[in-house]
Amino acid sequence: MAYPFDLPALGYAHDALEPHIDARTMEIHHGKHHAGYTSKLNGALESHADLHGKSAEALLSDLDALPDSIRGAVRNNGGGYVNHALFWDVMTPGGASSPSGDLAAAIDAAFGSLDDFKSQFEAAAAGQFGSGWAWLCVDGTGTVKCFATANQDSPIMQGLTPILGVDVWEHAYYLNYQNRRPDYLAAFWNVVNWDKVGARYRAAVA
Ligand code: MN3
Repeated sequence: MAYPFDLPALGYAHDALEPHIDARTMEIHHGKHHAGYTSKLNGALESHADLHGKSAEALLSDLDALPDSIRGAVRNNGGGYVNHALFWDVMTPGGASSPSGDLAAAIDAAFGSLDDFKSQFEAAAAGQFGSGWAWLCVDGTGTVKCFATANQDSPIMQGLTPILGVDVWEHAYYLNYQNRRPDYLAAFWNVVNWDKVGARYRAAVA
């Protein structure tokens, strides 16, 4: 997908992730926040026809190549565009409740166990000061890594492929959880579709 970018469909009902993520949060988060990143990304690129053939991932992977005048807008809104697309997808209702196969082995190798990974992921997410994301990413060798990023920065900017992410901007949880970010993070595991994460892992290492 390239310019003009479309807001990806959610693929399930706004209330499908209840009670862990409430319908009103999903309506605003997808229909307003993600839509806003999409339109602002398009706005930044509108007068740069030479960039219209590039995917958002390609733009983020080489921000230095962009004109100074739009680098920040693409970083923020292109990041917001791809980060949210991943977020909705890995929370698709159904699917496996734990990883399997090569992804499970990679998580065990990197973190010791699934529970140890979850602890590190939640700590990264809870410890991100202000707005940002926590990630499970994979490098070119199949090794997985866990860390947080600020604002809408994407691991793609570091040459890594994100395969699981959680949004810790307050807009992601404030209606339901107010200041209780750790409660939101604990509930997040109930809606993670590990089949989706595993498919992303396999695609990244293929
Ligand atoms: Mn968000």
